[in-house]
Amino acid sequence: MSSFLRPADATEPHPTEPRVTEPQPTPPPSDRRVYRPVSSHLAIAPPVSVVIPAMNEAANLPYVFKTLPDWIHEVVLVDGNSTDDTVRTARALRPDVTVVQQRGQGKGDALITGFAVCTGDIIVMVDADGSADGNEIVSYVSALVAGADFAKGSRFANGGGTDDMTPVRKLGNRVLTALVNAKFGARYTDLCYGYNAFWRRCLDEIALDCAGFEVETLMNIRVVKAGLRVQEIPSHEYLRIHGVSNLRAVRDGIRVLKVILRERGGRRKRTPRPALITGEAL
Ligand SMILES: Nc1nc2c(ncn2[C@@H]2O[C@H](COP(=O)(O)OP(=O)(O)O)[C@@H](O)[C@H]2O)c(=O)[nH]1
Ligand SMILES: [Mg+2]
Repeated sequence: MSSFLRPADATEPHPTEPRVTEPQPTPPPSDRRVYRPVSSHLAIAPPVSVVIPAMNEAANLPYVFKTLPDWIHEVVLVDGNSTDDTVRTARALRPDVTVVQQRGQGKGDALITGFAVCTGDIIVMVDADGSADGNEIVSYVSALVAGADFAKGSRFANGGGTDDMTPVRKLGNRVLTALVNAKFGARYTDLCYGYNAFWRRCLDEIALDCAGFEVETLMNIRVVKAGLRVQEIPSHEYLRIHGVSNLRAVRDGIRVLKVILRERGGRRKRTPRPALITGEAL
């Protein structure tokens, strides 16, 4: 007999009576089955990790942490041997923060270290200088749950902007972006920008191996070569709040150029998938 037709068990309460059930523990936010509202129109199940590379950013962390949405699963701060109160400030602001100390040097090394300890399915990279608005994370995450593999921030896509780039950096970024587009068949509007998000599984495909500010370029090239679906997200880069940039335009521009030249010979692993929207790598 089908279980649907089974006569009601006398010991079972009538369907209209309230059932006495054991109290269930609240599932941890990392539970992949739990939907969490991330906006008035969207709820998502995958946990989101935010990785923040920080070197002497104590004064900026209060602003950075304040804009992070409350549905974030975890915040991983990668400390670059800061000599100020970066670590203590992070822990005071957010006792549940995961702090990791990077072994090597440079932003790339810091991000690789942070990615390795993330437990979320989605990883968002956010700078610690106050230039990135955490309220934009929902746009990145929306693109990923809608089908993108890599959500790439762009200050030069429609709706994006920057208050932080000098004319020299703008020019260098533009030239390097054009070079990457020409060499790898991408359609990027920005290249050296630190605000990006991706599914953690992408890390297997892009196998990052670099130390410095060339890290974003390397990611942007490797995702094209791997045939991943990339969607650009218009983003506004605000002025660094306190302190000065660690980037040196000429030195780091040359590092970026070397990565582009080194990666040039690579081939796409897979046939690219159908386009999503503007800015995707084809
Ligand atoms: N952990 C770590 N973070 C770094 C390092 N270099 C830069 N960062 C961080 O990377 C982010 C971007 O660096 P920033 O100096 O603002 O460069 P810019 O945004 O390109 O001008 C900031 O949060 C920095 O604190 C490093 O060597 N180690
Ligand atoms: Mg900055």
